Amino acid sequence: SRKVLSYRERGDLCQHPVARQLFSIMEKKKSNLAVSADLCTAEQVLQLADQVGPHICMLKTHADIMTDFSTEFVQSLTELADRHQFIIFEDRKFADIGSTVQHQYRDGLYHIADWAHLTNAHALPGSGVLEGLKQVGLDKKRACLLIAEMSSKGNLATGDYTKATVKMAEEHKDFVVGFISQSQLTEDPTFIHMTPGVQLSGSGDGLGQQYVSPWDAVVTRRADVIIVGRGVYKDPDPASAAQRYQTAAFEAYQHRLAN
Ligand code: 5BU
Repeated sequence: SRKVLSYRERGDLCQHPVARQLFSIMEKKKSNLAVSADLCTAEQVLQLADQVGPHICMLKTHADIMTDFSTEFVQSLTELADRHQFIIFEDRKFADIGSTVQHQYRDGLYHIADWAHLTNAHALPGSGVLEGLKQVGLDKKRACLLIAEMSSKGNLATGDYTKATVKMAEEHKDFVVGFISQSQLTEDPTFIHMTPGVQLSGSGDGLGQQYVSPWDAVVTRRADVIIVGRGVYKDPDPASAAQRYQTAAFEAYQHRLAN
């Protein structure tokens, strides 16, 4: 099999500034861990971001679960991202026609395009979803991931749907820098694969979530980045938990490099 490229080598091959920055942070901080800050107040999200900041390459948000989202929150989060060096990824999962997602991305209460370096979209609506998002995001040098596979039980993002999603990404490389997936979907080293549904202890959550270990995600399924929510923020000591996941995922990456 072909030599596995390092994050640094892959960053050098990327055109998109967000992809280049992410790979560079991953290499520098020795972290392929993204923490999902699924908390409902600004104070909680900011506290978690500050605690786990040294251990992550990326913080994932769900802005629309917060009760007190504000421009002050965005400013504080951006300062933390600059200080700790992580990418901000709003997990918005756009899934409508181009004209609607354009507004959802640029306007409304959240102005996502103004602060999220990275967001994501379902391929379901067809390429119009990307055409719409691009008209807002390209000028701001934002990037997008396509959801090619999901972690939840019984999800429909499989087989031909997943294949068509990869093709859509290949046709929009100026904006799409990778995938949310459960496995490696392409050999193209400039596409980043990110895998949610990762935990060290549990196998599920009773609501359809299915977990794999960091080792399985990175070594068996060839994820580049693992995304961990409750495994970190439900822990009584989120900083130590983040460090555990960081070490587990980075050792798995180093194993792949060496083998
Ligand atoms: P958890 O607490 O580690 O289970 O959180 C996982 C996060 O990843 C959560 O924010 C989900 O919305 C997100 N997610 C997911 O779990 N599975 C998927 O397939 C996708 C997103 Br896409």
